[in-house]
Amino acid sequence: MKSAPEILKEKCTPAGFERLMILANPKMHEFVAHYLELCNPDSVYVADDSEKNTAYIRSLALKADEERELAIEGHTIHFDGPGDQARDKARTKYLLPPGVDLGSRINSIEKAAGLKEVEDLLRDSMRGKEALILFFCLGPTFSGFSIPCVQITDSSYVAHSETILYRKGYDYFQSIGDAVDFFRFIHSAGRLEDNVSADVDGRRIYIDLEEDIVFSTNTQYAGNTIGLKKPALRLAIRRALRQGWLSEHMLLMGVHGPGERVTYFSGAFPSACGKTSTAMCAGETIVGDDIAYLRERGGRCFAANVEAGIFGIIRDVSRKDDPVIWDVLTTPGEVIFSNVLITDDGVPYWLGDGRETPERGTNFSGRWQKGKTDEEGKPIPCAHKNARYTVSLSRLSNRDPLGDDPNGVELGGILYGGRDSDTWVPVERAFDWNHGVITKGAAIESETTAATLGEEGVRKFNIMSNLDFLPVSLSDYVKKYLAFGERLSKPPVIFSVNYFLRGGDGEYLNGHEDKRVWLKWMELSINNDLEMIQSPTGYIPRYPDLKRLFREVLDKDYSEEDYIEQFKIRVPECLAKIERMLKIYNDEEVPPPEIFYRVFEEQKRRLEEARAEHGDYISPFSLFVGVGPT
Ligand code: SPV
Ligand code: MN
Repeated sequence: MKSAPEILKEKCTPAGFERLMILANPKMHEFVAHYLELCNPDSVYVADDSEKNTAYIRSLALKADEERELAIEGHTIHFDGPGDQARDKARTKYLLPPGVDLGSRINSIEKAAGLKEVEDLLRDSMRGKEALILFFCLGPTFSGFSIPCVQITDSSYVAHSETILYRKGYDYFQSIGDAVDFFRFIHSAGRLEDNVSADVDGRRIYIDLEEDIVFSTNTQYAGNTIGLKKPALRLAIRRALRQGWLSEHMLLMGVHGPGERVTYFSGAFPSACGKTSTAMCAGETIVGDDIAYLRERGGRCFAANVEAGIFGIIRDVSRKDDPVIWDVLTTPGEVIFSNVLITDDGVPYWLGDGRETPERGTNFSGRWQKGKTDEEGKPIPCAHKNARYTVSLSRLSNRDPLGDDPNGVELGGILYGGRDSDTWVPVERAFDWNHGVITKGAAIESETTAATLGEEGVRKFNIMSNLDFLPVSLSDYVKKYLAFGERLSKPPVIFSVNYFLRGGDGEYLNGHEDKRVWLKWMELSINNDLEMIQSPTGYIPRYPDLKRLFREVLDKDYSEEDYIEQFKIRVPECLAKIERMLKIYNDEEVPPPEIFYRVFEEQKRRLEEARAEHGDYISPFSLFVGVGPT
């Protein structure tokens, strides 16, 4: 049998072989050698951290036609196949060794069978292609957050995206010597037809938690293929739970208070609920928009952005609502557009961009013209609703100066939000960490929209917006969150936000920009700069504070009627939500901790007592005004 270095020497160019051998890590060598043998590429390219290597990957994406140049310099378009436009939850599975059971809610497959299946699919999958071996770091390099990673892929689009979205990790990998706790990703787009994965039935995303390996094949869509994104989130959640930190599906941002004060927030929202637009709020600074690691240090909570770029939903990005990102998307510089409409002269268009849609062009369905329908006769939109842009955070004028700080940022607050038409008020502070974790984070629900498949307005439970990525039971996840809070002498203050509250006529009660006011209010609240009203479900803003902030932030009048309509406590809906949560958690195979029930029972009692006194819908003016916690 050949040794790993012998195989690598045979497969790689002398320069590539040398680059691999400089990293004195036998476990990495074995991994790369095994999958090069199995996938059998025609050639192999090993990248280090040099700009020359990044430029090569970029040029390869164009040469291989996985991306095409657009009219503006540095802009390219990538298309995923029509059936490969989103994360494939059904075919994403954990490989479980005998005796391990993650419960029936989590998709899994017996390890030996799953490994055989995915390795059979990967066998010879890179024939005729070049394999790219890349090294990245999750979190800032050389920091307490860093997780080194190695990625093998035959997709130059995947590799190119990763060079934009993650911190380079070759030098960092060298510094870890023969350490074994790195993440490993193997991806092949599989057989291509017109440059898109042709065998989508063979699409698999399999996760080996014991080995920290993610296998991905017959897909190109970034959420399935970019090892460092959602695949790594799943591995990191498990590692974090074992080591006592948190790996979260969260934005990270600085909110600017009076004077020079900056208070950092993280925020969890299910996909397409305003996460990126919150992180990009005018007047504030962005650290990251998708994944954050949270760690305790000296009794404080510090957070770091895992990524270095944004893979953002482009739908509804317009010049008016999103000036910062609009500027990046319309000026020279590196941008990968995916699944938008491209005109024949290389100009991208997308849904809700505020422009007149062109008559024709090319989109994820091939050539497209207005009125084009699919096999079922349904109209094909000009761009896919999950079309995206990939850009480096360094391109943004509102990037926070501490974005790459190896210490992370000290977290003052955590937001939890979802699409909720009738229950939560627009912004509310939890009484304390446990109350916030249990009644807010662990109780996130989001309503389906016309843009998602299936019925409209159906509430989907999504704990901490991390449900899709949890390799543990809901109860174990909640327990670890509570234990994490216990180690903090000054835990971040938890808030719920709701941008999607509707009135009796079905109209949204808040404008797109109102979240800017909620952020300022939360920042002041954390710093004990205002009084709050104690409601049965948390602390809510006083009218005079919001009236002042609406004027200061948005130069808008904020009426007392609007305030009452938005901030009235909706007792029946709040009670119904508690019942839904108890049912979900009671159905879990692992029961939640006792405190979980106690916190919900207390909330229920407060709501019932308030109802007895004030009725079903309680104006904030009838509630007690207090200073709130200090
Ligand atoms: C999300 O859907 O939460 C995303 C995009 O951030 S994906 O990469 O598909 O996960
Ligand atoms: Mn996400």
